[in-house]
Amino acid sequence: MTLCDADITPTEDPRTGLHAPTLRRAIVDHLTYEQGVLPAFATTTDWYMALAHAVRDRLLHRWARTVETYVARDVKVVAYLSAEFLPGPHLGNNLAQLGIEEAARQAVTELGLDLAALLEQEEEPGLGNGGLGRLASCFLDSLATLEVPAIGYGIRYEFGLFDQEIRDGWQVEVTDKWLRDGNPWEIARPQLSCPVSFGGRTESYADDQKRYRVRWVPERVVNGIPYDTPIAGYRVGTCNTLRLWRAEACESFDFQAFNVGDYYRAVDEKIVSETLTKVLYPNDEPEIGKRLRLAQQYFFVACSLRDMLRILDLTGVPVERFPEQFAVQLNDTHPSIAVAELMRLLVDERLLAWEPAWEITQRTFGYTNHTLLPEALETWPLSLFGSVLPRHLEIVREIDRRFLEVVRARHPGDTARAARMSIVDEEAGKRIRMAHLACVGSHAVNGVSALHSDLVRQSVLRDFAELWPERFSNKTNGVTPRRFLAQANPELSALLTDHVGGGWVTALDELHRIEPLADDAVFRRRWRDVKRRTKERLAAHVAATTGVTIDPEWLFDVQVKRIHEYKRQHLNVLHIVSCYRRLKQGRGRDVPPRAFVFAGKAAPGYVMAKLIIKLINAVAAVVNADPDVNQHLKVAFIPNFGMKNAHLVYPAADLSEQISLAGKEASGTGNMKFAMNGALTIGTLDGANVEIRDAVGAENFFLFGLTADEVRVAKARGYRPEEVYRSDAELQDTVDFLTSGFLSGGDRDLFRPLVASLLDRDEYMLLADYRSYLECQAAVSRRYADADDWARRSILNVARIGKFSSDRAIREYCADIWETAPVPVTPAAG
Ligand code: F58
Repeated sequence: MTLCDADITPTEDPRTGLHAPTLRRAIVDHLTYEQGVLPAFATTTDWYMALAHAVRDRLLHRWARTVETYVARDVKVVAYLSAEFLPGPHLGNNLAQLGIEEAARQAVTELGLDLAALLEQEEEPGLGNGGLGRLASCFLDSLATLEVPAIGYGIRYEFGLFDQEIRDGWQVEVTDKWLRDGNPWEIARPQLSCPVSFGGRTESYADDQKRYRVRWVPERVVNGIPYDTPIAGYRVGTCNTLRLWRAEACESFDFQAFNVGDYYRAVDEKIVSETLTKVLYPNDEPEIGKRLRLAQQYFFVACSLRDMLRILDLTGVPVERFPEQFAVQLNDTHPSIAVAELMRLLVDERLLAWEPAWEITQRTFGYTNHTLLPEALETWPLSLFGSVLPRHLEIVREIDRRFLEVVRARHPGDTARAARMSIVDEEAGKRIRMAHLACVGSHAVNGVSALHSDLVRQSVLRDFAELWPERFSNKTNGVTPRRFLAQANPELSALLTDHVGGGWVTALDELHRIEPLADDAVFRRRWRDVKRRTKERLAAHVAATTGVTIDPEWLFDVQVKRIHEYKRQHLNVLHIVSCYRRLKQGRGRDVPPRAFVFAGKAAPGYVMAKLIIKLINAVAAVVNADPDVNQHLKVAFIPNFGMKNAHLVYPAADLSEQISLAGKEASGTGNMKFAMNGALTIGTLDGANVEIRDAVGAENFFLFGLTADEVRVAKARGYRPEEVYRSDAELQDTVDFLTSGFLSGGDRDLFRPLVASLLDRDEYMLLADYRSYLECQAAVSRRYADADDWARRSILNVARIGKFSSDRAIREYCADIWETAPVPVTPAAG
């Protein structure tokens, strides 16, 4: 490897140039002068870091232009507040957004390296649990691509979501040390740190105009340090910011004055302060009443609002114009303490009167609800809330008092309604209902699919929708086609681009132009060849990570998502066990062979979900080892589902399992990622499945199960699962098999809790949907037997998936909620 100046494209700046020779020079420069490593001794990680830094320079070049443009044009900025972001690996994404994959490949090849190996080095930031965090990242991608000024605000967890290992079929959690080798994508900005107060008490005083005022005398102050990650739009000048906050002890805080104690106590304080952003809570439902979680939420919200006010002050805009400068979106209730915090900042610190402050607050916020599960709606015990945030408790009470006046004026004498709507739940041991706070403090409230938004209006927030119907709307989720199609599935992307040009990457509706090709036999052949290669890649990954060999000729039947009873991975298992039993009885040998692939993490404390993982692996062990069946059936559980292996999974699926009980999944986004890659869906009428089915055509979607209405009626009538069990011999045989000991080395008790939950209560109505699911799976098998016809339907799924781009979703948010418009950034020369 040699390098001489003649190799550099003469007109290119070494920090910004996009051609291979310039990139090559930049990589070596970073390696040598920033990392202090000689090329001869560099490890693959060193080279990855050097390439990442070279790419980051190019991003920062755009980022600087973007900031300049926003400041000069006095724009309105979307502030997306989310406790979770799941950006996935940055390197591949950034190369694609900048359009320099080929230049980078050439540069590293000339250095004797392999780009794929460097991409593999990146630790993915697992700063979220699942769909909600990934949605936030898809939205940031679309905002930047659509050239909308935006900033994502969140938490820089030192440990992201745990890594999952499977030992003896059980999930084992391993800490995610994603920052171990450093993070080349972020820039710390200690000069922009924000102090955040906690605990203590409040005091009233009269200001110089003798007005009643309150000040907060905190017990503890923590510093928030922002870490910025550039978020580049696709092939545009815009590069927005993801700003994540890390907690640091506040050195200047006067411990003596607050009688906190001695030096050692101060060191303890430091540890306590810095614990705040140590770890992401790994639950897909809120953990009831965890003080640290409330502190995390307040911490990042307080930092973010202070940051917005700082920007406002910097540009000399008066605080009254806050809602014209920032549209702040609350991604679920996790950041909803922002309503009280903005009021505190305006009333206590900026000395505004309550009414104008309240108007500013309501105009500023929008709230997105992501769940209907009653157990997932966040509430905080009043006492805990008051001890962490004493001033906010007073403010919330005042918001509630004024709000209830409105309710009582509208519905005189309806005390039950006022009690239902109150932000403070006076029963249940007194708790603050965060969804109510978010709803009262926002001008817009939305659900994430048409069905979910209807159910929000009819159930969880019904009284609010009656009071303020104009505030409620639907914004069906979407996913970014850049990551989930262009990057995850380069071969399918190339095929699409061959036929309709590359415009679909930013205008996914363009794919409708491949629809006529569904009837073209040559195109279908090519389509099937691409699918075959993606399946080979997944099969190699499955073999490497699980030891299970699956045949790419088989139907790949895939369910990947968090493990949760409502998502019903165990319904999928009941189907597999029924197939297994049939095969053992000499039936079902004429159906196309299938590989069942699962992946997903269970919350560490969710015993039943962990037992479902064990069950999947137990069934896999029996099925895969049995020569009577393993020519027809295989089962694999891919460990540690995350963004990296997701890139392999979605493109390779033939069948996408979206089988939650109707009314439980708010939207789902995996359903969109699969369909976008040509999988056909087997699903219930739940979440966005309803709209996907409408879009791709009922004949290209395998529908089964009760509807949300039927679920409601069945439950109201008194659903008795054991009756269903007794009336269906095959179901009985299948369920009994789980406790036969055959799956568990003779242990008949291992899966008994699961079986008992099905027979006693069956909250998620697996038994009710079992027969319909099996019949639908039989229809799937019949269809798959005609591979060419399957390809035709697969093509139609992709051709009609345009609506599910996050670009469409973001356009709707911009038009209906944020009132923001694109602000193009002209690329600087160089
Ligand atoms: C998910 N929620 C919904 N929550 O379940 C899914 O239907 C939807 O498509 C997606 O949001 C995006 O709208 C979800 O992922 C969480 O992970 C929370 C993490 C923090 C604790 C509470 C759950």
